[in-house]
Amino acid sequence: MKQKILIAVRGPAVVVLCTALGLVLGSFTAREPKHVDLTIYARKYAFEPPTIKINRGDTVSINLITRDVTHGFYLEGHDIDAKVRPQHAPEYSTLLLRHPSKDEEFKEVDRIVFTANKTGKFRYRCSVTCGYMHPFMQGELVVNPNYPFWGGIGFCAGIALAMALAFVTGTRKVSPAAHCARRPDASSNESDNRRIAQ
Ligand SMILES: [Cu+2]
Repeated sequence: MKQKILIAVRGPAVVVLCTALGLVLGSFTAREPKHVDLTIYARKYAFEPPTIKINRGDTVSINLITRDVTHGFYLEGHDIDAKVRPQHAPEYSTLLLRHPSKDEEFKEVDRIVFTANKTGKFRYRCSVTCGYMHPFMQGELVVNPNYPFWGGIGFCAGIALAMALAFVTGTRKVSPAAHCARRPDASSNESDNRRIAQ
């Protein structure tokens, strides 16, 4: 009985132990939110880079530059709508920003700054009609959760070990070798019983 309880508890215990170990490791390796400095180039009809990957909690500072005409930069889920106008050289583009929820006018800024406090995928798209392919001028901001990496690895290792243990325990129970090995004992018990009966 005691052995059965020990076997039943062993699998979950391995998972918990490995996850805990992973989390302890993770607390040393989880990274602090950082300041991400980016330059995004807008041109007909694309943004460079087309995908930006950051971690939740990071503060992002975007320098938006146009390589040709006036473009917009609307970032979904972040209340950001910007416009970038060309000047005599791309690096001197004029950047204008407004927060649509505040119903405010565009104001000239140096950079678009925000903190990524939501995990997920957010599209950024051009919000100023710039040509016939304008609707396709889009990019994607990916905000990853900043959970400890090693916690997840520990959890997966725990599940794998628990499954391996369950498999080994299971095969041992139905192993034909074990079954055959037990047979002589059984027959000797039978003959013993017969001898006692005589
Ligand atoms: Cu456009």
